[in-house]
Amino acid sequence: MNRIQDTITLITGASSGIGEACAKQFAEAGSHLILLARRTESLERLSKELQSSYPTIRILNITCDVRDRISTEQALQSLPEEWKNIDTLINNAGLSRGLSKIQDGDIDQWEEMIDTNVKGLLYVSRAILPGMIARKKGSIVNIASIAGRETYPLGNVYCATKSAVRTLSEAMRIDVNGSGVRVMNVDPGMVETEFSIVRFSGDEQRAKQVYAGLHPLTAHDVAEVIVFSVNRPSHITIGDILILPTAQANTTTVHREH
Ligand code: NDP
Ligand code: 8X3
Repeated sequence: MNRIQDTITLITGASSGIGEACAKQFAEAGSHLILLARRTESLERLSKELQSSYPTIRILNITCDVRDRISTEQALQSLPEEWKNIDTLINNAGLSRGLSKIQDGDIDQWEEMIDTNVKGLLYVSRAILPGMIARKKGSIVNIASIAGRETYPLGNVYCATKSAVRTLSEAMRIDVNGSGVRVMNVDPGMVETEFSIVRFSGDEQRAKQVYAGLHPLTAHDVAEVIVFSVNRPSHITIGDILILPTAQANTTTVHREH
């Protein structure tokens, strides 16, 4: 049964990777989409492609940096009437920057990760949750990471942000309890997207090495699990998901064929 058709889904970080894959699969299921990210051209290319494949859905692009509290609030509070009743929020926008010990860390990179992964997620959730609670329905999907469950060497601040997302998923589930709103936490392992290219500031060769000799998850693999979870009947909350490539046992045990 398709419970996603004709719903409204807001996806942050929809311009690439897991967010883009969610946009494609929610569009295929017949959801109207609000696509939010900083790169306007990528959003426009994606929405054009989806609109031509799925002409019955509506798509709204929002160019926004979730670190900017004022513009995030303004963008989400001034949604046109027909877009206000958001059924599903996928809090996906996020990034890692670098790998270093805390004693050598780049404080600008820490702030970028904390401001995006934690504060940005909070700004968006604060704007959307009251409407869901008033309507007594809605699903929030927070994309955390295996890095939020296990701290790995040199991962310090990124791991801390994802641990915070995990905590916020638990907190949201407590805060909305009894309202009919569902909160799901998704912890992917290694997914080959632009993630490592961003982590290594555009060094594509270094990013490729992260996935060398193994079959990583694709963004599509993660999106499939998200669609499945959101599509459950409203009395079911799939609260916590760890999704790994089979070659990955934990953050540091990864089998590579060479
Ligand atoms: P990508 O780099 O491919 O996608 C990240 C998305 O986040 C982009 O659409 C980017 O859009 C958006 N984004 C980043 N910063 C901001 C911002 N300040 N405001 C708005 N949008 C922003 O990586 P993934 O798809 O892999 O990452 C998606 C999520 O999954 C992240 O939260 C990541 O931490 C998490 N994750 C990733 C894993 C992996 O191995 N890839 C594993 C576990 C979790 P734009 O640049 O246009 O703003
Ligand atoms: C992304 C996965 O292991 O690189 O969250 O941190 S990892």
